[in-house]
This record gives sequence, structure tokens and C-alpha cells, in this order.
Amino acid sequence: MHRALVAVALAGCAPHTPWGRAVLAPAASAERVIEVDVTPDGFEPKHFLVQSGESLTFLVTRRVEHTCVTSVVLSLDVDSRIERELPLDEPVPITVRFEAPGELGMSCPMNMYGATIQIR
Ligand SMILES: [Cu+2]
Repeated sequence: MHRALVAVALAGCAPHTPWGRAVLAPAASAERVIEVDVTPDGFEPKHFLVQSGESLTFLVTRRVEHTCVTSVVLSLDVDSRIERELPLDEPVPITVRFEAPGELGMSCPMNMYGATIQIR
């Protein structure tokens, strides 16, 4: 619990160590879709609250031409992550199932812009 509070306090700024666990899942298994835009301010929204055990699809759309967020990196656990290219104005679906509470994140490849995924 203490660790969760610290992670939330740091969200949106310094790179943090991901914890918890997600796995890639079939698109058809998604129970909901969360739309994520890449704007001049980075990811919108910057915070997601999800439940351990649920499957969902992040539909990520890059809305700005000039940005370093030309691909999205999604952490799946402490030492694995996936990366997907983000063509301009083209929604990119990423379906995952959350398997353990914690806090994962999405970011640009250089970890300058990020968003946090809190798994309860
Ligand atoms: Cu960047």
C-alpha cells in the first residue's frame, strides 16, 4: 500500500519502475475500449485505473505530426514491454489482460512523455 502511494505521487514525471503484470490478449476478449490520444502535451489521458483480471483495448491515436511520440511503449511487468508504431491519425489497438495489481505505464520510446496505468 505504501508503495502504491509513492508510485501515484511520482506519476507523470520521473520514470518509475513498473510493477504488476499484464499480458497481450486477443482483441475479441476486450471488455472495454479506452481511447488514448497523443497530443502536443503527450498522452491524454495520463492516468488509467483498471482492475486486475480485466481485459481491455487501448486505442491509441497520434493526433500531432511533430512529436517524439511516434510509437508507444507499454510496460507489461517489471522487465518486459512492447512497442507499437503510431502512424499519424491512425488508431492503433493494443489489447491486454491485467493479471496482477500494480502500476504499469505507457510512454514514448525515450520515456519523456508518459501515462500511468494503475491496476487494482
Ligand atoms: Cu519522447
